[in-house]
Amino acid sequence: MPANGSANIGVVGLAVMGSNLARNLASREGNSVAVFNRTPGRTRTLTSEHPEADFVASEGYDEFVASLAKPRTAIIMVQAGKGTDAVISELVSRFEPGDIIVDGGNANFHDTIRRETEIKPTGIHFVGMGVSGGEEGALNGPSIMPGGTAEAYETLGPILRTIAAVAPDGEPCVTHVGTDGAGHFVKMVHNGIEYADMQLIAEAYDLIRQGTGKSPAEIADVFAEWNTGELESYLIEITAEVLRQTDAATGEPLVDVILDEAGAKGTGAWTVQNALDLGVPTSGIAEAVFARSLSSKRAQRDAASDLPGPSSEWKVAEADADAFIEDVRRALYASKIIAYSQGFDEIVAGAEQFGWDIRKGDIAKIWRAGCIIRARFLNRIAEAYADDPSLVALVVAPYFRDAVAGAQESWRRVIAIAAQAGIPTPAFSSSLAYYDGLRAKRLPAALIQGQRDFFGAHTYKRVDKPGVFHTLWSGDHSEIETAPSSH
Ligand code: NBP
Repeated sequence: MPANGSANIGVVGLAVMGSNLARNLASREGNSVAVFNRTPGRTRTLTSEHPEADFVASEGYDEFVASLAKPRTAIIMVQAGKGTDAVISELVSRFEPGDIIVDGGNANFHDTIRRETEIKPTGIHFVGMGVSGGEEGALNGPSIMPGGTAEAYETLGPILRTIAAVAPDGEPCVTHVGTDGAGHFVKMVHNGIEYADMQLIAEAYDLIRQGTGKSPAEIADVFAEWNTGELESYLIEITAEVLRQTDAATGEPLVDVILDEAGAKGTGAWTVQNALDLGVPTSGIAEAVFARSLSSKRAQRDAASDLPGPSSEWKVAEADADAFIEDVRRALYASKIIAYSQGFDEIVAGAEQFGWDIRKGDIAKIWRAGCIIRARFLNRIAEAYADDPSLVALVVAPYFRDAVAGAQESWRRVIAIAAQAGIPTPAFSSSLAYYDGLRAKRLPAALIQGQRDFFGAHTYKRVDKPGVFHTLWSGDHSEIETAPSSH
């Protein structure tokens, strides 16, 4: 029987993430950690395997709640969705005003907003908290993105600061992102950027492999080298390790025996769905999500596999291989800048729509360690927002403007080659198309407005005078000034 009211923090849900987070909490000075899992076997395994953690273990909700010191704070780490709702309902019926329920799972931020609205009248605080870094991060220091009230963060913040990853400058990777669903929203965009980053790296690998014929182990060396420069990041680092791995059973490179159908858990799709709702072009993330979908359409891929490609085979001459690889590196960096620029645009739009005061520079800072997209250039993003908090787009900040300007010729060469060689580069290509669209002085959107006015009388504005206009297309083609169309 656990000692009543002795634990300053509790964790409900002791699968991979919850048990590692609980161990992380227990390893910090001053914490006494209560643990509970629906199936008691997990709790018993955790406590017996980790006696050093001195967990306050319970096998029922009453006991678990009684083991927490007031105001009670419990972090839920269970399967997002129904599991989270079930645990919340058990805790809400036992908690008191001022207590704090934290959902550290991968909840949809719309659910987080709904849950906070439902729980608020009870006086219990509800905090939706994004946690990134997988099981290793949960154990040794994740990047943490909590939402909820500032009042709840006063209690929670000091605890989270002790368990979060630590950035190279010593700052813990946690900040109060904003109210209600802000934390889960930012975690969602983090995952969307992660999809884009991974797809871009995969395209870079494919281009080098098909273009130069280098082996996965040789390409691992290329990525390891890239990881010493501006591309330095966790994803580039692990790419080198994955490419270097040999399959024990066949002796082949592991990447050649892994089925080429990419899985997804849905947060990338949420990022794109919400980008569509918010009207934010996150084309790099969308292409990354679609590329995974396409990879899994086995029947369609089989049926299409004999469709014609380019008439002549393309290979980079051996003497040009290094230059080509450098072009790919630059194209990757430029495309990555676009993906992050688009992701931050979605954060800005979400903050505006849902009334969150999100400090963009702080988000870049808390992604510098612990999380999957940790990367050297996040410092540059933080600096860009520090220099100009109302920056209209990351890509126009001086550092990124210069970086893309320096890379764009390489970027264009790589995409032209990919098209000629028949190598799919959806994320590279869409990023360049976005860049060219953004910088265009004039877009063919004018023609689309003309078409809309033709078939739907949707009206248009003119470049030379204010007002809203419609052309009498089925009449004498004269122009009339009209009120804006409501369609
Ligand atoms: P899972 O997502 O696999 O969920 C398993 C846990 O949920 C078990 O503890 C299970 O209890 C509990 N659970 C379920 Br299912 N339904 C429940 C219910 N009705 N009542 C009480 N408990 C219930 O665990 P995970 O992989 O550790 O992830 C936990 C959360 O963290 C998820 O939301 C996940 O999306 C998120 N997350 C995961 C990662 C990662 O890398 N895996 C990273 C970041 C965030 P049982 O033992 O009794 O079945």
